[in-house]
Amino acid sequence: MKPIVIASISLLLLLSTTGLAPAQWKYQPTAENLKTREWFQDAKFGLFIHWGVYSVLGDGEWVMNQQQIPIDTYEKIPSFFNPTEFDATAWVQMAKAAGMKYITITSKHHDGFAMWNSKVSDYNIVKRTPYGKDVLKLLADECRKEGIKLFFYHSQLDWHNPDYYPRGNTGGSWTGRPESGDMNKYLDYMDTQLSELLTNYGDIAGIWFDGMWDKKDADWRLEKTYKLIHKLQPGALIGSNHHRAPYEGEDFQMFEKDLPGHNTTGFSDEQVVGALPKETCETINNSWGFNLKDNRHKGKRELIQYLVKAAGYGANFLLNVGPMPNGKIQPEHIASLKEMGDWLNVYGETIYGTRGGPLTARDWGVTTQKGNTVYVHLLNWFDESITIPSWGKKIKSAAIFSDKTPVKFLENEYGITLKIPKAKMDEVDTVIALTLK
Ligand code: FHN
Repeated sequence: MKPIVIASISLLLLLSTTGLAPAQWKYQPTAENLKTREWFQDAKFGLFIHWGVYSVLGDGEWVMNQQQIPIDTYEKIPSFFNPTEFDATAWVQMAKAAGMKYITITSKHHDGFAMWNSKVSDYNIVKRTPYGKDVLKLLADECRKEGIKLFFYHSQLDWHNPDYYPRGNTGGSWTGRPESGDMNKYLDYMDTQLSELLTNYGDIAGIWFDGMWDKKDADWRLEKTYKLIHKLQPGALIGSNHHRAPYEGEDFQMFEKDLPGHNTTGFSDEQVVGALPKETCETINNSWGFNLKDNRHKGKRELIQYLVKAAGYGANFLLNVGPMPNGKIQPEHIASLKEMGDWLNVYGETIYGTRGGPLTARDWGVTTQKGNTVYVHLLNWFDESITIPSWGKKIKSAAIFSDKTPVKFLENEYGITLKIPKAKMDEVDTVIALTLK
């Protein structure tokens, strides 16, 4: 055997023990799954919720790791967690008023605490908190009633379970766990918890995994877990925030704090944009979990433009809030979400059900498309005329989307020139609808 062949076989052997081997199985999404993907791409806007016992400390969802709080100390927190103001109806109504079509909530974050009544661990909201209610059940019931789909965020990384071993880059020896453990046992536990979530909470739109980056080269037994999920709920979508190209068995690709193909935050340095439906997630302030001192709230323009840009990239926008320990959402966040909803009441047609338009994103903005209509979203352009590249289709008519005022246009070898009445310019988004011939 030639050395190069031996080298590739050894590489394959190495990769197969790390779970990164080229897929041996070929995933065929079911018709139900493909239907959910279509729904997902049409839905465009979702609410991300990071909520756990960590909210009590008001210092974000990483507080256990950041402050190096050992498990036996952290375990005291659930006894202070009593979110008596939690109101699933209010949360769902808030999401609906914002124009959101789905909610993705943390079932378990990296601290390992289950926000539902798990039967395989009493480290959960029902057994360990004075509140004693299964908030995921309450939310799932309300979402179903109101036609909002529900995803569960689930952390594969676990700072609490002793079998999460060898440990990764976070949750070190300060947790107080023994220097031993059985990762397969942990993954069995994770699969059982996922089975609970996919069996007892009705139709779930998907599982949003996070945490593989903690042990990049570990064998996460993805095939087993993904097959289990697809068997329990064939319509449920699987996505994983591993910051890489999608793996076999995944149904959508997510981008953290960046639009597809960008890497301003450093999370996406290994990320390759694939062909699956896409979603970009971002925080409404600067934190995922509730952070008392965070006042970097994003304003109306920034939030709406993020949604529009995501749509221009063919991606959904998953916007996060971190509810307070009493179960309420910060009033300033409720107000911002309402502003987005008011905007979508007018401009929803240019976002929902669209796909990324014929032009890639430009400095001036993006395009979205539905059928024969292309929506030009001018996010950053205040001159009275603009020339955009032509994509080979002729234009029948052009109008300001909001009030149908006709827009003069000229098509020639330089592209399409649009003349925008000054009075119609909008500092958030001037939307021009182009009807194609
Ligand atoms: O560590 C998490 C973080 O807490 C948060 O959940 C975000 C959401 O995308 N994901 C991880 C960081 O990549």
